[in-house]
Amino acid sequence: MAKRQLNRRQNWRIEKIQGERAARAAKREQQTLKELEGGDLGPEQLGLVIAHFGVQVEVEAQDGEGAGQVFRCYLRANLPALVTGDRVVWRAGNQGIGVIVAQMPRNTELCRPDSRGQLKPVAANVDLIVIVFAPAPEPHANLIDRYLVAAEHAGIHPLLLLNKADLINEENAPALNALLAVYRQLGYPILEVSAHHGDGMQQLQARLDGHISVFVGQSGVGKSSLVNSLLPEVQTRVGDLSEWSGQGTHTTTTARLYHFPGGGELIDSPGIREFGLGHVSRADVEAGFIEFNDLIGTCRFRDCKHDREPGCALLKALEDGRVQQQRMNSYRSIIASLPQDTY
Ligand SMILES: Nc1nc2c(ncn2[C@@H]2O[C@H](COP(=O)(O)OP(=O)(O)O)[C@@H](O)[C@H]2O)c(=O)[nH]1
Ligand SMILES: [Mg+2]
Ligand SMILES: [Zn+2]
Repeated sequence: MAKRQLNRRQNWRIEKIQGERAARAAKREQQTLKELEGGDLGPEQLGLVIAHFGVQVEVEAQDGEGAGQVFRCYLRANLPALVTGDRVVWRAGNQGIGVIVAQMPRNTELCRPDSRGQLKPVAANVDLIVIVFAPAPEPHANLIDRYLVAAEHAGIHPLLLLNKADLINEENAPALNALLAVYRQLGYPILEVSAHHGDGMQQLQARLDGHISVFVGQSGVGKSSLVNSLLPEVQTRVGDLSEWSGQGTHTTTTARLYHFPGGGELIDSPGIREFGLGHVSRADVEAGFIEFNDLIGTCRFRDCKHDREPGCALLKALEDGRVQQQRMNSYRSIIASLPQDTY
């Protein structure tokens, strides 16, 4: 009890100090912004946010002679928080500094709960979620389904990527094939690659071309290896725990946008790679199981939990084989894992 008391007081002090620090930083920002705007600013042009640091962002010029150059930009006070992937209108100041004057509408938003459980966008305009799994660590259909729900919820196309194809053998092949068959039947795109041996990597590159992608999946499936192979100049550590340093309360992980040499963009951060669920409702989960779409709302009871109710359309579809048992199991386990109040 005493210990908890102390922690609370400590927390309060830390928050107070952080608040004061943030206020001082904001004041400095406003001063710099004022000076910038008092000087000569270039014409308005389009830019792409490639990283963000609190209230400042790094913007890549999209047009004109400076296209491809990166500028650190300040935000006009009336603007909402920007995230990596945002398209903006900005004006160049001097010495690689600029001012953002407007945010373009987002096509998609990838959100995560922050330390207080509030949903915050972490990346904008992502249009492909690459869900990575492998023969080892053993894949869990349930986890893949969670990612699929998250993708459907965000309105972003998923690509199922089986990495470490070099580890497929007689022993694990039957289970892997059964797993793949489930998703193939649902019409989800699937690709097999080996980050180590290079098999399928060209097809992967071709799939990523023209898209802004994120790689997600459980630890150890080879996300860092894939990113390293696709972006040779960016060295993310393989197989170590560096990604976890982002979990501390005082470190801010910032997602960064990279250009693949062969075209396409990747938004990457440890936080995004471990991006999960945990912020969806029962209705979101149901909407995330695409084979349920025509069935939801047709059960006899409006508040049907699709458990053992008579006249349940989902149970009927399960019986007929229109819904696969494994997906039904996943659905139930995801629903059971939701916080009680979202039922
Ligand atoms: N056999 C094999 N091992 C791989 C492959 N890709 C990654 N690995 C290994 O899997 C482990 C985890 O890889 P890592 O990229 O750190 O996974 P992450 O946790 O998803 O980022 C490392 O030991 C990698 O060397 C692959 O294609 N084949
Ligand atoms: Mg990694
Ligand atoms: Zn039902």
